[in-house]
Amino acid sequence: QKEESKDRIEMKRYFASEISPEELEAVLKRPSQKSSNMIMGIVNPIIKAVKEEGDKALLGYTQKFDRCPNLESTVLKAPYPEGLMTISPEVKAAIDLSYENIYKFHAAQKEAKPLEVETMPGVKCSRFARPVERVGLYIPGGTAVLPSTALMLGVPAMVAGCKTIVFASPPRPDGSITPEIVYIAHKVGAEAIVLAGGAQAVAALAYGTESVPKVDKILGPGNQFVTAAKMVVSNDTGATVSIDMPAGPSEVLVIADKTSNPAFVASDLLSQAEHGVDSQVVLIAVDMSKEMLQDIDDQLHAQAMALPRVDIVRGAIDHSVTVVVDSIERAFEVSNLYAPEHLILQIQDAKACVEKVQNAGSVFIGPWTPESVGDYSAGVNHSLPTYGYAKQYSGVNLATYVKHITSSELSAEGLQNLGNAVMDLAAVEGLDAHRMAVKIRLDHMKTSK
Ligand code: HSO
Ligand code: ZN
Repeated sequence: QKEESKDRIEMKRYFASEISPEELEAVLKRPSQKSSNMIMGIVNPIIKAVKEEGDKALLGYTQKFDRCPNLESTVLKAPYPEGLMTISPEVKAAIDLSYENIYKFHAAQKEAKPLEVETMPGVKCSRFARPVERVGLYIPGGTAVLPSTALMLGVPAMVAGCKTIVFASPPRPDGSITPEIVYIAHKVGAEAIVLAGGAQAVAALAYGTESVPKVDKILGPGNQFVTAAKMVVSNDTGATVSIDMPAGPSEVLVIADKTSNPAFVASDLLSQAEHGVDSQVVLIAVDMSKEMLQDIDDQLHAQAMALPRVDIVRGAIDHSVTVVVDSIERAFEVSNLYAPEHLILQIQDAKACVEKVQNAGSVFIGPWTPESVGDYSAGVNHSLPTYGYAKQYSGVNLATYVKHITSSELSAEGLQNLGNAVMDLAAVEGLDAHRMAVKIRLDHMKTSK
């Protein structure tokens, strides 16, 4: 009996009304990450070596860390041989359909035309978009290879018009790349696939090597080494490279009430839990009976036991929680405080409740919208802010691949209207050359009349 309960896969349960706000915050704390000093100690020398030695170091690390001693080249260049893209017709159709939806949703995010405002007569201000020219897209390997991430990062890059798209993904032990990833690289027009992962891949993209093109922005999820390397290179003025957002383990928060289906709720919690032992799932149960809470727990255990990745699920559920609250308002307070990467609303009038969402990466509304649809095929992006960063970051979207340039254009009349204000402010700042650049023109107008 005891043994059995120890083996049970079950989230801890708290009643918000019985704990203090501080305790609630502690309950919702993300699992802690390895100390950054330790990670930096590993990552920094790798970055330095790739920066200085290029391909040689990149290949060496890949042979070692990805356990493919026979790997000869670290880069696969387009056009990719058909033989490397052999996939079943069903999978090809699934990729094609997902591609279309992701394409449509991101193409709709394009700005129709430049923004133009005449702030006062003769003073025209404008803002227009240009794609980031060269992007490096990291597709993690690890316990699950995720071709869907190649779609989520590659399609918007293509839609935005990035000139150079480079994929990086760790090779399999035989030195090959998952054919689905090669097929997607082909579809989005990626000019090369770097067969490398970890900090070494990030460094190669940031600085370029003999065979890897240097990029201007690096995007994509990864483990703590990848994340740390992205931080390091984006802080190096010698690289002039930016990154998408800080990244942590994947997470979901489900808000459920009496009207939700316990089996659906459990299935959504598990689909996130199977990503990694460091994943976290949170259930906010609104005014729910003990019987229904038990029902969800039973479903979770039973469904989990049938999963091939049950051991990973067990690890994730170990630090996952159910918080029982007594109102929908309280549920959203807790959710906004947690700022989940994914927020699933399995509640009455789910759609109407979306206005209560202040912090979340992406919202899944109603009983027929499991997170899985957004992970793969609906059209929304699955590269989202984790670890509470949904408070200040957006997920990957078209704007991630675009920067804005502004322009101003004044007529003589415009400068006459604006000139005095500029000269007065320049005088306040004691910057006389600034003042003179206006005055010389106004004087010129007067004399040439
Ligand atoms: N839920 C993951 C994305 C993913 N799921 C990829 C399946 N494949 C993070 O948003
Ligand atoms: Zn997922």
